[in-house]
Parts: sequence; structure tokens; C-alpha cells
Amino acid sequence: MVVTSINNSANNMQEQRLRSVITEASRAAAEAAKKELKLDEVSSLKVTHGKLSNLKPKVRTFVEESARLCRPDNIYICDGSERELRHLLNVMQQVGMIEPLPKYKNCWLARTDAGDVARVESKTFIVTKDKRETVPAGKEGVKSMLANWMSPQDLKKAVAERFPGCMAGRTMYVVPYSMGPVGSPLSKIGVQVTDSPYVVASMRTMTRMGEQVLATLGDQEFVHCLHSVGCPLPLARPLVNNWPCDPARTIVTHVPETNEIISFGSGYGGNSLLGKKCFALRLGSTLARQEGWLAEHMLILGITNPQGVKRYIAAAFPSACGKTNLAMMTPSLPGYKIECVGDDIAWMKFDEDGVLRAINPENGFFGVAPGTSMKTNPIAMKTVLSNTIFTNVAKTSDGGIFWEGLEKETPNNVSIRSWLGEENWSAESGRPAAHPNSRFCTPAGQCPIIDPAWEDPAGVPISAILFGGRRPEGVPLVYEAYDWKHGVLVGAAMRSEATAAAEHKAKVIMHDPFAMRPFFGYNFGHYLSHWLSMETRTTKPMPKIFHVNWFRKDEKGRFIWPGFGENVRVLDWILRRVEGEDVAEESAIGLLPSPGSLNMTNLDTNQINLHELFRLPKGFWEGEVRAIAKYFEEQVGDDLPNEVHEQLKKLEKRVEKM
Ligand code: OXD
Ligand code: MN
Repeated sequence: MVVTSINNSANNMQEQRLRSVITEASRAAAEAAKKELKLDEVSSLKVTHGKLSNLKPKVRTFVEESARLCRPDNIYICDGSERELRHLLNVMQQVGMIEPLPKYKNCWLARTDAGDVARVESKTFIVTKDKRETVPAGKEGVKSMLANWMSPQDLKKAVAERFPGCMAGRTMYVVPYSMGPVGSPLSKIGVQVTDSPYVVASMRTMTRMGEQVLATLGDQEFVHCLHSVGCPLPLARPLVNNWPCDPARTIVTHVPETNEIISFGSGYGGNSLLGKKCFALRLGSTLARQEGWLAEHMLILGITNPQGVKRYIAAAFPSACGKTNLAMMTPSLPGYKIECVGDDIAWMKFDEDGVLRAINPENGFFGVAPGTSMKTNPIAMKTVLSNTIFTNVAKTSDGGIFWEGLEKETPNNVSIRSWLGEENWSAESGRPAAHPNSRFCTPAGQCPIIDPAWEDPAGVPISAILFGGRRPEGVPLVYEAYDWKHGVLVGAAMRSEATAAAEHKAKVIMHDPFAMRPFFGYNFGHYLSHWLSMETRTTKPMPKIFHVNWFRKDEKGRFIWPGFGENVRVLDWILRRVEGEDVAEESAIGLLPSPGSLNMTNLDTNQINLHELFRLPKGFWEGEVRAIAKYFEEQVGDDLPNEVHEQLKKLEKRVEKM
């Protein structure tokens, strides 16, 4: 419950702050239960694993309050051990939530209710007292695409309608976890309570989870994460695929002021593994702004050139645009080596010397399965062959996995069962075998090219930042921003074809600034000011900013650039720019590779139309400038920083002169 002050007294300033929603809701639920004389449900907490008395007082209070509210049958405090994982897998196997994939080592398949397959952006909210803290000024009457706001009062109501008794008959797991290496000054801690063993097993892969986290917590604050699939027992309706969820009442909420995440009704992905999008990006971006760092939707890779010089690059692409593929790339140019630090999220902070350093706050990869193959990402294929939970992929009759893209790697004599359970599936059905947003959840540490410094508590120094997206038309393979401010415009102006990671229809070109549109924890205009301010926080040169596009198509709809391992050619050019080589020339939109500077060794230049790859059609760029200006006016309005407005004007002038 959230209390706003009705007392005007100046002494009561404390009252003006949001109180913990979970605390308030739990007190209200306890009162209500007492009135109904269900005293024992309120007072006796059955703990089947771990001890409440071993928890730090703040954690204990959070756990007790959550239990009072959700009224689980019992509480299980996770230690993160291998034994515990076995127990969770057993529990899930017994209730039919997962099945083994005997072709691989310790791999499992979960199939969800078809109503719970992706992030639900329309049901995801940031809760602030003042709407403007969350939603930019925008144009009157235009719906904001940049944030969903909820008032504290509405959250209080939503919680009261959903959570009391929502874990009845189930186990409430207590999951202490660290985003980032345990004990790193860049890391942060969360405690999630959840009634889903699938979530616990996945959080164990995606975060550092268990006893060691509680041991380092001390008296520090932590993010309070309350999650329920919303299916108390006895069930009100039969489950589909033994996958508890309540899609009609799903809600994913974030309260930056009290560092709470409250999620109900979905057991899948970013809706329920609360360390990922909810903590590391939405609350993370708010914390980053307050504390002067950046929490971004970016992969981090290490690249070593044939001379042995190693640099780290961070890159922001929208969901399902190939971040995992780039982070694990097998480079086609001899002598190059790529190593992976992370494939989805980067937390970046200046060190004492003013160098921007990044950690991957995650501990695993929650990658999109379809399209991943020995051709597109052999490293990911090797990574997922053990200790992996697959969700909504198809299963082969020899106990293996199948998804679109694996046709050539699947023996002919096996039959395929689709994610929907159709036996003897064939492509002729017209339905995909695997859901387009089906995933693998696999430990990062077993990636064959994991970077030796991926868990370095100090993070890795970032030399370049890439923005990109799926742009079938008009946008060149690579260009460099003129300076940091121009780079901020490039990030703000990002657009991409929609993907299956959320509930949008594919093939629409959507604005996705900084690839953060679904993940901003606060007003995007303020976010831009924060990005602009970063260059004033160091005396060192900022990382150079680039825009890349692997997805340009010709008039017949075929990709012009081969992509994947060949993208190292673009990284090679970027590294040379980072080293200060004079291999760029000015254009209206930024610096382009000067003729002959893109390394095309061993590529058939007759097959690749370089001219088309870098062509800048004036009409297209005029349209692009208009679209960006309209977007800023409608979506950001008065909250757009002047510098960004000026950068857009400069771009417009340069495009006029093209
Ligand atoms: C993801 C996403 O799951 O961006 O990483 O949707
Ligand atoms: Mn992502």
C-alpha cells in the first residue's frame, strides 16, 4: 500500500515519501485476515529450507511481509547449491512443467501456456507520484510510446486485487541474488520471492544466486522483488502445459522510489526473471542516473586484432537483432579474436582515472533460439549443449531440440514435436515448430569464448559504443558520430523492424531509442540529459560512438551484407578509428569508411554491392529527419534537451545540402 501525506505539517515530510508497497499491502492483508479469524494463516510461517533467523533483519522483514500477503503453504530459502537445483528440477519434472532432453547433458524443456510467451509491454509500468518523472512531456493527445506510468494509488489497488493469498498451497521461494560479480563495487543486490520453481532455476543461471549473496549483503539496501504466477491452489481453472500463469491479470510494476519490483501473472522471461529487464535496466537506469553511471541494453565484447591489441566494445541493438550473435562472433578475418563479456546488458561507470568501465550484471544468456545454428552462432550452439533450460522450442524424437534455422542440423530420421505439442510437425503445417520468442537459458561461464575478464569486479574499459537495428533501407553498414553529442542523437534516433521478443507485430519500423524503449526506468528526456552529462564527468576522451546496420536489403529484398562472422570487417574499421587512423570521410549523417578502408580480404567483391551498402539516398534521409523530428515533438516535447534538438537541426542542414 502506498501512503501519500494528508497531513500538511512540515515535520511530516517523511510521510511524503512512498512507503514500501509490499509492507503496506502485507499489513492490510494481515488485518483483513485477522478480521476473518484466519489467525493461524497469518502468524505461522512454515519454513522448509533455510532459517528465517539466519536472514539479515531487512531481508527477514521483506520475506515475512511477502508471506503474510501471499500466504504460501511454505517458505523455501534458496542457498544456490547444486543439490537445490536438483530438487527444483525434480519438483518441476514431477508436476510436468519440464521434461528432460536426454540427447544433451542436464538439459530441459519447458513449454508454457500459449498466453505467456513474451514480455508484455502494455502491462509493464513505472510507478511514480509525478507522472512526468516517468513520461516525457510529449504532445497533447498522443499516447506515449516511451513509458507506461501508474500512480501509487493504482498500484496499491492492483496489488490489493491480486496478491492477498495468491500463493496459497504453493511454496514461496526466497532468491537472494547479485547483479554483477558478488562483491564488485559495480554490483547490486536483489531479493526475489516467487512461487515459480522455473523462475528460481532460471534465476540461478541468470544471476549469482544463493548464500554467498546474503553473506555480502550486510546492512545494505537491496531491491525488493515480489513475483507470483497468480495461480493459488486449488486452481480456479485448469493449467495449460502445467504452466501456471494468469495472462488476463498480468502486471509488471517498478517503484523506483522504494526500489521495489512487483510482478504478477506471468512466469516467463523478462516478466518474471526480475533481475534482468526489471532490475538491471528499468530500476538500474534510474539508479544509474542518481549515481552518475549508465545501465544499458548492450552487449559487451572483447576484440583482439592480429597485432595482439585488445579493446572492448559495447553495443545496443533492440531485442532479437543479433546481440548474442555479435557478442559470440566467429570472425572471418584471420588473426582476429572475439571474446564475450555479455550479450544483453552493460552497467558502465567511470573509474577513478575517468575511464568508462563496464560489467555484465548477468550470469547467463537468455537467448532467442530460432535462427541460432552452427552457421550463425556456433559458439552459442556449443554453449547450450549442457545445463540449459529451453523454453517453447520444439523437441525431436531422439530427445533433442529443434527450431527454425536448425533444419540442416537435424537428422532426417527423427520426428519433431512442435512447441504447441503437435507430434510429427512439418513445415507444411504453416506454423513454426518453435515459438519465435523461444529461448535458451544457459550459464555464461560455459561459453567457450567467455572473456577472461568477464567477472573482473573492476569491469572492462570500453573503447567504442555501437548503436544499430534492422534497417532494410537507406542506412549504411557503418558510420561514426562526429562527437559525443552527435552520438547521443544517433542513439536517440534509433529505429528498427519490430521483433518477436515483445507482443508487437513484426515488420513495422519502430523507434527504439538506445534500444531502451521498453526498458526506460524514467523520463526519456531526462535520460538524454544524463547521457549528455557523461562527457562532463571525465577528463579522458569518451568512447567513440558508431551506428551499424547488418540488415540492409536490395530491391529484391535480399540482404546486401553477409553479416555474422563477416561483421568483424566493420569492427576492424571501428578499431582503426579508435586508434586514430585516418580512414574516414565526412558525409551528411556522420563519418563513413573512406574508399578502400573496409577490409574486404577474401570476400567476393563482385557479390557485394559496396556502393549500395553505403549509398545515402537524399529522399530517404529527409524522411528520416522528419520522422525523428516528429517523434521528438510528439514523444519528448519540452523534455528534449536543447543539445539534442541542435544536433538534429545540424543533421537536417547537412541532409539539405546532400
Ligand atoms: C531480451 C529482450 O529478452 O530484449 O533480452 O527482450
Ligand atoms: Mn534484451
